[in-house]
Amino acid sequence: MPVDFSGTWNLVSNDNFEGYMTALGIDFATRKIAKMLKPQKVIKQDGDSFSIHTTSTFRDYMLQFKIGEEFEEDNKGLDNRKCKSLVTWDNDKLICVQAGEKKNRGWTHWLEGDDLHLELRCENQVCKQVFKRA
Ligand code: VLZ
Repeated sequence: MPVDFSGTWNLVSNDNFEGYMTALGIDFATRKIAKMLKPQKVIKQDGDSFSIHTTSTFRDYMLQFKIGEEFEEDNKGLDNRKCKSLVTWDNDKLICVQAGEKKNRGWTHWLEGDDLHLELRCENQVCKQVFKRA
């Protein structure tokens, strides 16, 4: 029985989002706005099917996937690059590999106590985010 990420989560810490966005080629003005945001995640987990809706006052991003099924991700409103994404379980961690133009691109979600953790990776940059239940 895998862990359940379902719920509504509010960002409480965001380490090196600036570096991550710079690695993605997000322009200066957008980065200045985006790094001030406190996004919320609404995660729905139903067996192998997930939706992760990241919302903020500036932009929203919606992702839907099934474990083990590669899909085209368009990253619309982020860097707008397309990639081939694949999410798998590594024990209780959810690992996404985003294969495309950017090396080493992907993310990992896991739970630690009552907190939702997210590591965002692109090239040599790692952003670490922590969320608490709303
Ligand atoms: O999250 O890949 O939970 O997609 C930030 C929106 C969304 C704010 C970041 C606007 C998405 C930023 C991070 C403008 C540049 C991400 C995945 C894991 C699901």
